[in-house]
Amino acid sequence: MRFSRSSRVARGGLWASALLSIVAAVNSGGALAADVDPTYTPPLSLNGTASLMWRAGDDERVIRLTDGGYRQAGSAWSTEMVDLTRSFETTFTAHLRSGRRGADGIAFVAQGEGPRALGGWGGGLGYRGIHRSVAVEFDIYQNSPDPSRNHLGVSINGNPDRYESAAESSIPLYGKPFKARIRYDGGDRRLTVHVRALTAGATEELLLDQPVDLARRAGVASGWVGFTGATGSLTARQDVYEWTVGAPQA
Ligand SMILES: [Ca+2]
Repeated sequence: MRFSRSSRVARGGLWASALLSIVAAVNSGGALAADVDPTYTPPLSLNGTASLMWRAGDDERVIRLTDGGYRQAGSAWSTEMVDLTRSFETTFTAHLRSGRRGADGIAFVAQGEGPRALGGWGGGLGYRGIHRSVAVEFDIYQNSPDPSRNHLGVSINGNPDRYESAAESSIPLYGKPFKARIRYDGGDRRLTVHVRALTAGATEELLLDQPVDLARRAGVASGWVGFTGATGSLTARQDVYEWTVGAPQA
């Protein structure tokens, strides 16, 4: 196993000033062998069906929010709190799949309820009921309020039945891994969400640009950030990896 130097920064809590790789590994070809730390544990609080896995054939840790069972809900929060009044950027790769049609999706969530927060399954995406929160959904199942079974949306108050804004995804969220980049501008109080397919030549696209005050909605100046995911009468394995949080990149 191999972890980047920035992974170790996580222990020091240099959250706002340095890029923090929570479950990211560096494809170093051995150059960072000195950084291998088999005892390293990502600073995560896992709830419900969420677990930490090894990515097959690779050195990376994976947050598995749901593992293919029905009516599951899982959450994974960084145990290091984030200043929600300041600008930050988070990036991750997600892979939601099963052998057939699946459900329900995942959300990146900033919340003020704590490291044990876990919401409802199914269309609740694991965040329904986490009231002091802002969720960015990656939703693969069309419930009645949903525009499609391949959309993104921003929801507040732990309510997945109402979107502040929603957008059809330009790439498949289900079946193939994709990258997401979410930036919060603490000055303008605005969230922007980009996605990109992993296929060669794919370009990043801006899908959501939503005014929202994270600290106000979370009810705290410093809160928890992480992921929730759920399944229902359809299921999927839903993984997040290469997760980083840090100061916005230029
Ligand atoms: Ca849905």
